[in-house]
Amino acid sequence: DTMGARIRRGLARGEFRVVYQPIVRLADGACLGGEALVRWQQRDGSMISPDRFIPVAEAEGLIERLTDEIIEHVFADLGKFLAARPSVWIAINLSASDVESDRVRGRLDRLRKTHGVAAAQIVLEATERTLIDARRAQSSMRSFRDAGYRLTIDDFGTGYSSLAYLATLPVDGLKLDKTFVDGIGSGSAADDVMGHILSLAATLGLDVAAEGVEHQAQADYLIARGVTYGQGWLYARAMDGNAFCGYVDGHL
Ligand code: G
Ligand code: G
Ligand code: MN
Ligand code: NA
Repeated sequence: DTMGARIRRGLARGEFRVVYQPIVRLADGACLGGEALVRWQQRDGSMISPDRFIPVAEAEGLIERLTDEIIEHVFADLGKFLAARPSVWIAINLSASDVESDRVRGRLDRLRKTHGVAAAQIVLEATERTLIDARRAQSSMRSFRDAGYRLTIDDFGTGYSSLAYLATLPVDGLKLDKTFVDGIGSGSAADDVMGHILSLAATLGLDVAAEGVEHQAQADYLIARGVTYGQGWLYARAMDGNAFCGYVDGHL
């Protein structure tokens, strides 16, 4: 079978679920949110990485159905928890066609209203590539923003966005790609690039979160440079919804 056919079957069989990775405030480890990450375990038990199936779902017109399913899981897992904790937020990854999808937007609006979750508790993560690909992305993003959702640029620094372009995007924050965190202390050019990214973020008034933080020395460096949030194995791996709720309540 092709990957596309397998994705369709996986959707029909309910094989997709969602795990949640805490995002902490670097200065004190407080956790007020996290990122939803899709997982696909096939009937035979084998796991397929989103790195493999998300691009296929995007190419074969299946991504909106998949994102819709992921949003359903997020609210089934965390809806009650979020409604009871208005300062806690969850980040959901959107692909290019999701940003402009009435189906995805409708699902988000409906579920959060049903559960009593504020739009500001939902952070939409889109990659630079997503934002450039989506022709009408800017008006769709503004519409999400006007409704109170928060937007961040994922994998920041791996795309080709110019400063001028970024300054026009209606976003609240950016996620510094893991490659920069990996390069910390290596004395490589990545250090200089990161410095420029961080001063750009400060100029634009954007929140910065660093991904893939694995070592305390990386966290110390990021804190010294004014990065607010961190996500990575140093703090916590992705976990199921129940464990995530317990983690947040233990680190508020
Ligand atoms: O969770 P993991 O490290 O395996 O994710 C690998 C890649 O898949 C990352 O780039 C991540 O952004 C992407 N990804 C994970 N979950 C989702 C999702 O729910 N939707 C989309 N569009 N991408 C996701
Ligand atoms: O591309 P995106 O940032 O959306 O995806 C995050 C991916 O990074 C997830 O697949 C997650 O499992 C992975 N990840 C999160 N923290 C760490 C980390 O500390 N180290 C490594 N190697 N991967 C991580
Ligand atoms: Mn992401
Ligand atoms: Na990323």
